[in-house]
Amino acid sequence: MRICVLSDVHCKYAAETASDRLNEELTLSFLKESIGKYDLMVLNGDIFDLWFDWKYTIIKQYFPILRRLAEIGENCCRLILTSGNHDFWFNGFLKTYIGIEIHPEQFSLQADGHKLLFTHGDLHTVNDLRYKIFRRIIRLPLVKGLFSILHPDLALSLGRRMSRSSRLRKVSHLLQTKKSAGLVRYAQSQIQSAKYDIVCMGHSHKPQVRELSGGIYVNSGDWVVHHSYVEIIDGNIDLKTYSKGV
Ligand SMILES: [Mn+2]
Repeated sequence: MRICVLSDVHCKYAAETASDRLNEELTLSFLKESIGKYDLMVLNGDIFDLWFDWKYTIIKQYFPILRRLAEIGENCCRLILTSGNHDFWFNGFLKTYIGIEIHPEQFSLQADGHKLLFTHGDLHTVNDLRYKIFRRIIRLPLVKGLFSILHPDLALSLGRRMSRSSRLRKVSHLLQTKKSAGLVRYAQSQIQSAKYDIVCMGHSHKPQVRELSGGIYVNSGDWVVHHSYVEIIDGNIDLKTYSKGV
């Protein structure tokens, strides 16, 4: 089986800087090259910097990436999306119109003699109580309902402010490393208790393949700095960096 995993693309509905535009261009060109190349593509969280689909409305700026994903799906590739901490308010558009299966927490699969687990990772960081409380609140049906009755332009500018403040919050390098250690710890626990032998995560934005006892932890990195993704072809893991036209 040919599997592609990517996460933390942080696609923005309003590109603000030259680097935002470059990231978007690289993402689109990568997705174009992926058409017909894989049997399964796992979008492992934070693909969109902010996602919401209203009853009759979607965010038009995401049309280019959605079009590419639809083309990948039409070419016999199963599309899976796990929620991240930036994209979790899905209302059926991706499933109905693009054919993407949504898995809010995690997705698992047996293929080529391996037991694979895919999850974004934001739930498994350590020393992150403040975020975990916020995560609970933001996912309450009441909060989602209130967001849905706002005019989309207003809702998005509000959402953008929230998303930006969470990104700019000053976190020391040491604390960041400590938090990310939770991802590896979670992977190790899943390898031991649930007998997965490949655990794919994102969230840390640090591309990594690490051998643990009994299995492998893989982090697909991000498309903000690294433009990294993971290929698992017939069970062989390859962490790659995308550059256009190569
Ligand atoms: Mn994340």
